[in-house]
Amino acid sequence: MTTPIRVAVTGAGGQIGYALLFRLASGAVFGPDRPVALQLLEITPALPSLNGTIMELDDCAFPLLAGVKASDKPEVAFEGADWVILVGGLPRKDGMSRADLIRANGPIFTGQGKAINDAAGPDVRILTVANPCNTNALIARSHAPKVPADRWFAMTRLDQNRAASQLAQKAGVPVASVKKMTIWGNHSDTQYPDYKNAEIGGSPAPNVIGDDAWFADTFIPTVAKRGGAVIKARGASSAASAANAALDSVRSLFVPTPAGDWFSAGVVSDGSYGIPEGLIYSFPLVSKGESRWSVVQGLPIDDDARKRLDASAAELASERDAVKDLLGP
Ligand code: NAX
Repeated sequence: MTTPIRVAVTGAGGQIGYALLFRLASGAVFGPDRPVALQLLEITPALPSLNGTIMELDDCAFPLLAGVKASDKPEVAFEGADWVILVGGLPRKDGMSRADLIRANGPIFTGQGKAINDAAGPDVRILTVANPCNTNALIARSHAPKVPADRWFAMTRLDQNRAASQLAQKAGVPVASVKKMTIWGNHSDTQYPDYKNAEIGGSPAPNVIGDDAWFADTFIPTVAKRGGAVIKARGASSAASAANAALDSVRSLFVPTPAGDWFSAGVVSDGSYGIPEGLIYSFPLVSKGESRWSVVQGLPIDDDARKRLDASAAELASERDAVKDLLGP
């Protein structure tokens, strides 16, 4: 039998975890020939309810599920992991400031970064979903010196999917017609959903939509504030769409990117597009498969876009400064 992919998921007992685990176990991410072993991390009081979820996983009788273990110790959950999906943390509640969230969740990622360094497999990849995801990834990475820079990702795929969906609805076309949707920057209100380099049915999105004011006045704020709008409507933060985006992120790295498209994720900046090196910043990416990716180079960035890219980089630099005491050597 093919060696299973070992996928560690933190916060596995939460609402995103519940929407994530069954699809991971079904083969939706790594394909129908690749068994998956799940290694789940939760805080101690959540282990009994996580056990109920594991009973449900058993009851699905997924042919590809090669095993499930649960622990409240990161070094046990991350042991030999090929992928670590960091979901565990407090979600932002209505009225909670971003600064409060950074200070509440940041400390989780010091210990988990060390455990990834010490226990994960030699080829591990890490996707951070828990917010503020770019800065949590930065904290974890700073405690994992053994893990190379190109292994770290922060999730902006939900923003990409939200943006593609808004463009498709405005243009009155299926969402599959929207390609090359970049999210630049931070997973926050300063992100820039780059409609100018996006395509709808093979043509530039601005030409298809033909309403420049709509992009600045409606599209960008709708995408950037969508998470808050879902919280207001649902009384809880995005869960199924967030889990879906996490799976899309991993799958887009795992399989080669189709010609004529790209996808977005936060990665460690190498200075591309003038973004300061070392920040975890969302860029347009293509993958050659097996998580060998590169930043799409040479996209036109006009003055307005430049200001937006720089504003998001400045916000990430200030988040980094706000957690200086949590960063490793
Ligand atoms: P839930 O509160 O439903 O679940 C979080 C789970 O994490 C809980 O079961 C909790 O016990 C567990 N947990 C807390 N501390 C932990 C630790 N130290 N180790 C392991 N597990 C721990 O939240 P949920 O809605 O699932 O959201 C999880 C995270 O995703 C939040 O931080 C949220 O802000 C973030 N999100 C990120 C998104 C993105 O696009 N990047 C969008 C959706 C979501 O808001």
